[in-house]
Amino acid sequence: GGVFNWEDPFLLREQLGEDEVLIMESARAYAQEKLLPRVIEAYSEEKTDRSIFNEMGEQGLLGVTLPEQYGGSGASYVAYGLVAREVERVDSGYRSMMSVQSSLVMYPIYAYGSEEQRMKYLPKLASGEFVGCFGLTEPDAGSDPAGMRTRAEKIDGGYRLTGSKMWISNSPIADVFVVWAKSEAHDNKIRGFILEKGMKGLSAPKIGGKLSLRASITGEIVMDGVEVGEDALMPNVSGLKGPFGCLNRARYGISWGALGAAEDCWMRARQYGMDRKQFNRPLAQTQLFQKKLADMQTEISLGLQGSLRVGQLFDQGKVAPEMISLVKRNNCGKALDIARQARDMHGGNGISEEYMVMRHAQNLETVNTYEGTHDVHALILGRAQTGLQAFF
Ligand code: TGC
Ligand code: FAD
Repeated sequence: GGVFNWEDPFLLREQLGEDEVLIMESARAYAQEKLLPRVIEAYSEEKTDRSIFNEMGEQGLLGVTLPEQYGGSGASYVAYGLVAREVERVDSGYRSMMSVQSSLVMYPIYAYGSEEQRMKYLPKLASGEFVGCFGLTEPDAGSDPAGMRTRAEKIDGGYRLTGSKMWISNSPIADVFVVWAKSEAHDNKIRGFILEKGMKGLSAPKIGGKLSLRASITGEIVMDGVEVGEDALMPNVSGLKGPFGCLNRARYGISWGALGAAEDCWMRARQYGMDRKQFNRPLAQTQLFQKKLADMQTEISLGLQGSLRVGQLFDQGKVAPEMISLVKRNNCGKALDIARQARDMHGGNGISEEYMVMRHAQNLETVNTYEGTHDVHALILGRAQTGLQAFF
């Protein structure tokens, strides 16, 4: 017979390889020892510590799935998901910094870039010497990236890029900008370009006033006729499948990450209920409190199994984008519900930064929206089972 471990009901750990456990444990130690102590201040002051990229690089947490010759760890997609979960257990913003760098900047340069582009950028992105960002969304094109206006005109020896990107993680501190634009010279197809900080006409103003994801800096990318050489174009992809290939990886990582934040909320709510007495007994000794804990445990355990399965299929080359939509949508939505419940279960203390749960709830509002909103993923799944597309 088996033993029930309430914290790990389906014995997730036993389903991992040895290397995966090692990466998970080192990510957990780093996140708990180095990120947790500074998150309250970072969040309240909306301060993004640039050195976190260098630290993550040192720990080997950037681009873990890429081959070692480019600075990666040659690790599995399951391992990448576990890293996202450990980092987001502390804060969704820190996980955002990691996942943009790994899935949205390093991955496209690796998968679509030339050998020169790989050698020029990947090792420095892996070490955190360079910070990267990914510009797809525009002020008038979010859920519908095909409606982007940014364009690349052909000029002698290269291209001139004009347009603006909105809501771009890391952009104000980025050294490397992976930007998607409609290219005149390629039938107006969407192509990816690598821009560098300091280019004439390129700026990345910070977006202030965010009430969510405050530990992760977000900005615009403004391209006012930025001229680049032929070598800035990523040669090996064309069309929307370029950016979507990156999003598949980031969305998959987010499905694990969101549950890391949910687990933190669950553990904190349980402990609070054990410690806090009202009506002469612990809150955790009431039926309503226990029902909420059971719901949290159930959704988290099922969600983790789903992400693990999708990760294994990734590693076997058998993943389909709809599988990723399913776990991204489910896990982000459930994590947001769990964080809101945990906030409620902490009573008045639940609104204080000290108790962490409200910060997670605020962050998860973003996580449920970016990388395809909850409803956009429903439409992807609806289309897959009816053959009818309901976007427009
Ligand atoms: P559709 O007709 O469906 O597809 C157009 C072309 O793209 C291909 N494709 C994919 N390829 C690989 N993986 C996927 N997941 C793909 N989805 C589509 C498709 O095969 C087709 O290729 P081809 O060769 O036939 O042309 O395109 P659509 O315009 O109808 O798409 C609709 C929709 C809603 C599914 C899509 O546009 C969508 O997913 N919208 C959401 C946009 C989004 O997720 N934006 C994210 C921005 S980045 C971000 O948020 C980073 S935050 C990260 C952080 O800080 O952590
Ligand atoms: P909209 O597309 O305008 O959607 C508004 C509402 O309408 C949503 O509820 C949506 O579900 C709904 N909706 C849209 N279309 C339909 C439809 N057909 N049917 C029914 N409902 C619909 N982008 C990047 O490119 N790079 C980044 O690094 C990045 N980082 C981000 C960081 C933060 C903090 C945030 C908040 C966003 C970031 N994004 C980034 C942008 C993010 O991907 C978009 O915000 C997201 O894709 C939604 O687009 P939108 O904001 O334009 O909303």
